[in-house]
Formats: sequence, structure tokens, C-alpha cells
Amino acid sequence: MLRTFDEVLHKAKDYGPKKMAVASAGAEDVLKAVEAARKEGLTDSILVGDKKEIIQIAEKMGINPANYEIIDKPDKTETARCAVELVRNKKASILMKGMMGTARLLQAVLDKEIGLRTNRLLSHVYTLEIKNYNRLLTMTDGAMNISPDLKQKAQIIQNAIYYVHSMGIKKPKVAVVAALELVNPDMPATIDAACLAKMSERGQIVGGIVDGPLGFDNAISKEAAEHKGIESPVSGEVDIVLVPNIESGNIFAKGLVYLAKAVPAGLLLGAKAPVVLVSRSDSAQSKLYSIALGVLMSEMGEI
Ligand code: COD
Repeated sequence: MLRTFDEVLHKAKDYGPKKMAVASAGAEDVLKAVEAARKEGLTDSILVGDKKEIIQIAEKMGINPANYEIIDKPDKTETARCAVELVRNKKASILMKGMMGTARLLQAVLDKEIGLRTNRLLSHVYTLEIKNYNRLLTMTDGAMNISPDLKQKAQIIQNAIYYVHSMGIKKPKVAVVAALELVNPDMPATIDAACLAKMSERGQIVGGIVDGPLGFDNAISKEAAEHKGIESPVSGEVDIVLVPNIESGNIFAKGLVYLAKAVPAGLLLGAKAPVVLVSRSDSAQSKLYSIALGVLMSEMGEI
């Protein structure tokens, strides 16, 4: 079981280098992460975007552009489509969002003809390394599915469970969190949570243990759960947190990053290949960890 990003990085090196298509690579922070991943032996990247600009920025940063295949696509929509097609045609096994809006890349990924759809729902995970927690915590979905229904939540959990398997966690523990740990008919998130726990018990979600509803306190702390007289098989050992909607997830992740100095990594799951989806504000190290997680996920192959 990989408990830290350094362990993830170390393990991912065993599987590299993987081909990675970078959509819109012409930005210092993107090239910095891509070059670090190359040096660590994680990836061998194909850079898509404005070739002149990519070369100019790379040279300014002391990166040798000759170490990369560069595909000239000055238009951003073309760039997204080209990078996606490289993955679809198996010329690359990981996709990375570079210097472009998430929506533009998602449109290409979701495109019925050239995209990377499978029969699964696409969902986003933030994996966080948090000082006061003894393992990596994966939270979903704070970036893709806006207000998932019960069926979608089950798929989002399933995606996250498969993903966490790639970190060597054989039976991940999933907490479906809400504002409280009781089913309150006025709070739909608590009803969904109870259904998801039952779906897991009945084998409708596999490969992990799902419990809910749980308040965040009694999900993350066994002591807090005991204090409230709650017995939960996941309490205190949670690997995955399912949040009710995009707002709660997004605020959750950013709150931990900005107030508790958690280190985030981000990926999109459920496509034909892992998609490294980082934000501009993520540090280069954090971007490198996201790539390393993409390598682990890619090693599992298409699910
Ligand atoms: N998985 C698989 N297919 C999907 C998904 C998904 N999660 N979402 C949409 N689709 C398919 C639909 O079935 C449909 O065939 C097609 O894609 C278009 O669907 P729409 O019309 O719902 O798609 P959009 O373009 O309106 O919305 C898709 C987005 C991903 C753009 C939308 O869900 C969105 O804006 N999400 C939030 C992204 C965001 O702003 N995040 C902020 C933090 S980074």
C-alpha cells in the first residue's frame, strides 16, 4: 500500500517511461513538470501545441526540445483533439492537460468520434497528501460531475476504487460523507449514502468497502465515531471520500491545500486512458505526482 506521494513516485518509476500526450504544452509550469517526469523516467512525452512557442519556452528554461516529439497545432481546439487522438490511436497511454481550459479538453475527451469515452462515467479524483492523516486520501468528485444522481455516484465510487487499487490498496475503504451520519429524508445526500452502502453490500459496487452516511468527523476519526456511538468498517481508515456534489468537493480539496498545506494530485478517470488534470496553481511537484499516479493507473490497462 502506497501511503505517500514519494512512494507513488518510486513505484511509478518501475513502470516508466510511458508515452504521454500533452495538450497545449507551451507554458513554463507544464514543461517543468513534463521535464521532471522525463528525468525521473516516468514519461516520454509528445508535446502538442504551438511548436515555435514550445521550443522558445523550453530553451528559455534550459530544456532541450530535441528530447521531445513536438506536434505543431497553434489552435487550442485542434491541440486538444490532436492530443486526444494520439491516445485513442494508442500512440500515447496517458493524456495531460497543459495550458488550456478544462472544458475545452473535456469536450475533446467526450467527443463521440475522436474522444476517449468508454461505457463508464468520467469522473475526477483529487488525491491528497495531508500531514495529519496516515495515508493518501482520494476525494471525488470535485471537478467534473456537477450534481451526480445515485446511479452516477455509484459509478464515481467504482472509478475511484479501481484507481486506488493501482496504489496497492486491495480493498479500499470508502466514506460517503454528508452533513450527518443519520438518514434524514430532508437531506438527499444522506439517502444516497445509505443506498450506496447497501449497493456495496449487495455487490453492486465491487472491490472496496463503502459506508455512509457519515459526517466527515466520524469518517476520518475513529475516536469521533466512537464518541457518537457509531460503528463503521471504514471509520478512521478511509481511503476514498465521496462528496455530495462538485461544490463540496472542490471546496474540500482547496480548503485542505490552502489552509492545511495538503499536496494535491488530480486525475480524470473512466476514459480509455488516465487524464492528468492539474490546475495552474498546483506546484511542479504536485504536477509530477499527478503524472506518477497516471503512470500507475495506465499500468492497470483499460478497465
Ligand atoms: N462522463 C461521460 N460522459 C459524459 C459526462 C461524464 N461525466 N458528462 C457528459 N457526458 C456526455 C453526455 O452523455 C453527452 O453525450 C455529452 O457528454 C455532452 O453532455 P453535456 O451536454 O452534459 O455536456 P456539457 O458539455 O454540457 O458538460 C460536460 C462538462 C464536463 C463540461 C460539465 O459537466 C461541466 O462543466 N463540469 C464541470 C467542469 C468544471 O467547470 N469544473 C470546475 C473545476 S476544474
